[in-house]
Amino acid sequence: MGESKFFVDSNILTVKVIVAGPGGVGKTTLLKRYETNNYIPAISTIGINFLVRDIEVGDSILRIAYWDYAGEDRFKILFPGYCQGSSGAILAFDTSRMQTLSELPEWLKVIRTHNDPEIPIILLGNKIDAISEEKRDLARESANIFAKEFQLSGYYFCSAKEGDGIEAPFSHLGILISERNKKRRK
Ligand SMILES: Nc1nc2c(ncn2[C@@H]2O[C@H](COP(=O)(O)OP(=O)(O)OP(=O)(O)O)[C@@H](O)[C@H]2O)c(=O)[nH]1
Ligand SMILES: [Mg+2]
Repeated sequence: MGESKFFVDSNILTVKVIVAGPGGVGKTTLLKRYETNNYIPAISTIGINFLVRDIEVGDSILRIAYWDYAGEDRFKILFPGYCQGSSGAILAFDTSRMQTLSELPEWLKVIRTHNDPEIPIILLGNKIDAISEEKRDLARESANIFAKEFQLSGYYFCSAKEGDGIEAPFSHLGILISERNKKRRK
């Protein structure tokens, strides 16, 4: 099992967050939206992309390196190695293709097997711009059941295209990681 790694650099704590989920759900596009506040539709990731962002949690700064792992089947074989050492995870699915939610348990299993199984994990349903209000209700219900069943730290919805709901899942995860680290250091 991989140990979470913390590096202290002039009071900035650097942690790794793995971003995972099936191909085409919008992981890279939503990270681009988070980074630039623009809609920059991505092409399918080959292997991995990175994004580093600092967030303020209380009176300290948390530097988060997001490891955006390719969802295509051909890359799955390397995922166990790449997800190690994570302090948290974002599991993404596409609300306009609800079958992508049912593919998440296998990603989750790998993450929990190769990390401390207690790391905070957030479920994130993307592309809500592409579905009707009724379908949003159904997606909310399914995400709620999923999050409870798999004991996730929370679930959120967003649209990388419209820029809705992007900040909340990232800041919630940041807070959870920071709280957890404080407890572990005591
Ligand atoms: N309608 C809509 N389309 C989106 C949204 N986010 C991403 N897309 C589209 O989905 C396509 C796939 O997005 P990516 O960001 O490449 O998906 P990914 O999850 O990174 O895919 P892999 O890298 O293959 O794992 C993009 O080309 C966008 O056109 C969204 O919020 N709404
Ligand atoms: Mg990608």
